Amino acid sequence: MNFTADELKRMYTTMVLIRKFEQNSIEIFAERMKRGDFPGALHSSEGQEAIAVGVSSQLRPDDYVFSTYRGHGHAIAKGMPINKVVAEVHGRATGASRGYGGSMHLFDKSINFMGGNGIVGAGLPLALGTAYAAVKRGTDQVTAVYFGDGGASQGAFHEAINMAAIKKYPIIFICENNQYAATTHVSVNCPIEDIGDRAKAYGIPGPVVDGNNLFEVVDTAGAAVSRARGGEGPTLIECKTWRHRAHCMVIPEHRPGKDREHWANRDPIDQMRDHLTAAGIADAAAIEQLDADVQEQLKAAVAFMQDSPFPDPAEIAEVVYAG
Ligand SMILES: Cc1ncc(C[n+]2csc(CCOP(=O)(O)OP(=O)(O)O)c2C)c(N)n1
Ligand SMILES: [Mg+2]
Repeated sequence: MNFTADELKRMYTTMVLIRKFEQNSIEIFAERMKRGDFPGALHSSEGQEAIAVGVSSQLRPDDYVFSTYRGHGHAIAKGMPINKVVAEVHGRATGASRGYGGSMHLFDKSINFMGGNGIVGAGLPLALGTAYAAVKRGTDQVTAVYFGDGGASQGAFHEAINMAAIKKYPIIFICENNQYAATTHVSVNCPIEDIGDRAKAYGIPGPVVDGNNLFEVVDTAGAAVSRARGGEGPTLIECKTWRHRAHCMVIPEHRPGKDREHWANRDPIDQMRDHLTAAGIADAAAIEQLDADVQEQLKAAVAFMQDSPFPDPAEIAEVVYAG
């Protein structure tokens, strides 16, 4: 892992942008809900930012990413412009999916971001498709697919990894184990400690990392990407992590307070801020400036969204049916 000071600062600001964007979106949604509006579901990835940013730092722009309904961070880290993200999440015509996808269906083919998905685990078999296409075309593009601890107990998880392992497809399977599937603790649906151990059944590596530590994610993802690009086959990476918020905006928090406190002390952004300071890359004033720049960027994106129209109902058939 060899990053310049500027690259490290950029990774930090991307994490902060994801966090601030999600906080801002929750405020806007809550405001609309108070007015009796139902703006749709919003699943925050606050607390999981190091995974999206660490994995993306190891991908090329033409590599593919399949995401989940908790995918704002995945999209931003892959390079989706913040204006397109904000506009999409708030249903505007200038959004990545012209305002028809919303929070759960960010999609941008121009950066090979192959979309979020409301169906748990659904990205796993889809990843086989782009991986197969890359092999057939003879490109060395890698496909990365994210899913949760709950998703790892779907049949699709086992089928997709089995097929990828047999065919040595260039895929990295990234399990964001935030320890809960909605309100169900991982111990209820997974009988072993580490989901990464399931890789053994398919003869592929299954490293388990601290998903709140950007550098652990970077190193592990880097090795998995090299292996995939080199034709050696897939890797299953389990990232232990924690979402700071309840499952989604409309589900109340139920997780024990002591667990929340434990993880609040291991926040990935705080850890990265400490790293930048300790390494002499940015002192407190410089960090403050970086944070303020992110706020400005977000403010401009929100203004762009507010000035953007909603989609025109007249085009509904055009976006639903492919002719
Ligand atoms: C196939 C399917 N089953 C159930 C659901 C309902 N559901 C939505 S999110 C979720 C929890 C999934 O948890 P996990 O995979 O750990 O991801 P996380 O939400 O923690 O990121 C469930 C059960 C669904 N959307 N799709
Ligand atoms: Mg989970």
